Amino acid sequence: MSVQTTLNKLLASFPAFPEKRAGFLLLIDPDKYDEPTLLKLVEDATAFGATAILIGGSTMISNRLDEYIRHIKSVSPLPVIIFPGSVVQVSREADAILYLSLVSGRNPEYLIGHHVIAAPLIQQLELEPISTAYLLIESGRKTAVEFMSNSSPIPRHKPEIAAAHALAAEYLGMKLVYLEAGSGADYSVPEEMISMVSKTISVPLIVGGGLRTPDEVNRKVIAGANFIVVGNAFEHRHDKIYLQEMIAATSLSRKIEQVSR
Ligand code: 1GP
Repeated sequence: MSVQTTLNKLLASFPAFPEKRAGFLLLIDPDKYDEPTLLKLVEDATAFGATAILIGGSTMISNRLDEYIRHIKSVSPLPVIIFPGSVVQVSREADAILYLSLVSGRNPEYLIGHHVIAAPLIQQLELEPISTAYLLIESGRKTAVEFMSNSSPIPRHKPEIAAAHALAAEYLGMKLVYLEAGSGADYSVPEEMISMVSKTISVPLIVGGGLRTPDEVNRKVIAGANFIVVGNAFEHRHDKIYLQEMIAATSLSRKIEQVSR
């Protein structure tokens, strides 16, 4: 019997992949928005074809996660998935949580330690954990993830190292691989690396960090990204057309000419 989990829902967008359309994951850090702006962004992203909402942040001082998720769900049918910056970012209101293991690092706390602390709570809240290999990729300046996790990123010009990490994670049973340049990164994950990793693994590949233009999003999809994550760019630019173009850029055929202006 197949269970309709959030992971299955994400994977259900795969039929689009043979035509090379990646999923679009809108990342929201509730600390960065006032609530009306946040809800408008979610509504617009839903209308423009986003796949799911990721919610979280590397610090996230707001303790209103439950409330935010309830409000997001009141304006959008999309799955809400926690993208935790720490073990306190859990909520029974979410559909799932990315159960991230920072496999690019060698800090045991981020490989297994925090997971042991969070697991009983996740079970108690009946939150679906989606086992995800999280690979931090060098992106110019030191990122918040790098600093907070006290781990080194994979050098950006070493795609074969990223591919070996991703394959090891798949062999360990992880369901998704996430190549992360870091929020607001100067340089996004290089296409050469995305291409090599996507050809090496058979689980879906998520790419995020520092994506600011539709062209850039489109290049990552062409290179092999199955899901694109964008957060920071929308914190700096509240523009409906821009949001629509960023989401449309996940399609290889890029129907941007159809975007109404
Ligand atoms: C960060 O990959 C995500 O964890 C998204 O990055 O905020 O730079 O879009 P941005």
